[in-house]
Amino acid sequence: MQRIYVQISICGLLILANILLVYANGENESSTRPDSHAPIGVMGDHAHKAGELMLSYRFMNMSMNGLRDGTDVVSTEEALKTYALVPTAMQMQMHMFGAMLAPHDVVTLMVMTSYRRNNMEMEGAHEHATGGHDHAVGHQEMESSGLGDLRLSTLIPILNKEHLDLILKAGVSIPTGSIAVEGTHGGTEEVVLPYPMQLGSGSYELLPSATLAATQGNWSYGLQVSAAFPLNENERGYKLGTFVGTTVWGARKLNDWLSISVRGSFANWGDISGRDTAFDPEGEDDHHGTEEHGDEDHHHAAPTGTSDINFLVPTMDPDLRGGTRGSVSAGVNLVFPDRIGGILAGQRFAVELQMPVYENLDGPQMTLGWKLLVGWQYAFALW
Ligand SMILES: [Cu+2]
Repeated sequence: MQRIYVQISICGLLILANILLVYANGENESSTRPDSHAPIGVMGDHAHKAGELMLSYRFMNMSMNGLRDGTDVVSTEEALKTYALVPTAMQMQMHMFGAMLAPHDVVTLMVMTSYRRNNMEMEGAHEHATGGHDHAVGHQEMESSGLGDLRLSTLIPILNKEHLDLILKAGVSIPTGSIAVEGTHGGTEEVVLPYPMQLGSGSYELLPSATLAATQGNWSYGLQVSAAFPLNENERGYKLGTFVGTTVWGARKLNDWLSISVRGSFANWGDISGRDTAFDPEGEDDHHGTEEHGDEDHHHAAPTGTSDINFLVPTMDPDLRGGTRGSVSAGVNLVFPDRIGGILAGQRFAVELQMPVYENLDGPQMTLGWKLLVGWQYAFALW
């Protein structure tokens, strides 16, 4: 946790130093607006001119806290009546590296890869302490890290007027991220970690989106609709649900190098179809000794729902993955104007903080606390 704050502080200081630096140089008109790029949490919002290459880096920290079933908060104590182990908090950090290249004005190619780190805290049912289990009870943590999925996209600017842009994106996600990451939950035995701890989807996915962006004086607006359609059942026998999202933003240009934005997002994603057989309760018996105790006195079970399969942790249940979320974000975009000259001119920095305002989850499922994105982008002409 401390490392995140150090990273955030460094980014903050960097941005502050940049603001002072630019401020010291006075003000002029610049060809690029700070809000000509969408808030940093929006991907594939702009195209490039022929011969332009853009490199980007985004850091994301997502913090999840507690559980929700439908729109209701479920306490750890409540969930432990049904499950042997219950997640209480999760941190996900993601380093995203991207490149955009426009071989022609009418097409921009985009590639993006990421490095992820997940940490999940859990609470075990304390009554198991007397049961002679070999797995730990009480507080536990699990961790996973590694490369995420690779995303390749083609962006087509359909409309490219002075104050109005419409861009279509067709993308594909290549399953480079592992879906068989193992770890321990408390005991010494290495087991496959639950779905949210895995690094990729394991499936090829289609990633379409459409973005409409307009500017009007010092204001700019945008609307994006995007989706992710997993295409095939992955090698562990499941497929993530379809994701559909829409986001609307408005930005105010304060001067030629700084803009602020607010954004509203709405997203829906489905449950997992199929399931990882590692989470079959029969398979779990060897590790967690549910069989020795028998089902009568030890309900590791989730007897509700259509499935008769009982899971140790709610995060192992493929039917408790879907949900709907509405959220609001506040952001800042900063671009070094051309008058700075040298390598700094045209460099972009941006920050965005996202908070949920509505959640309806197939639960118990972990609820989103907040999401922070910090980004850097730099475009330059290759030819
Ligand atoms: Cu770009």
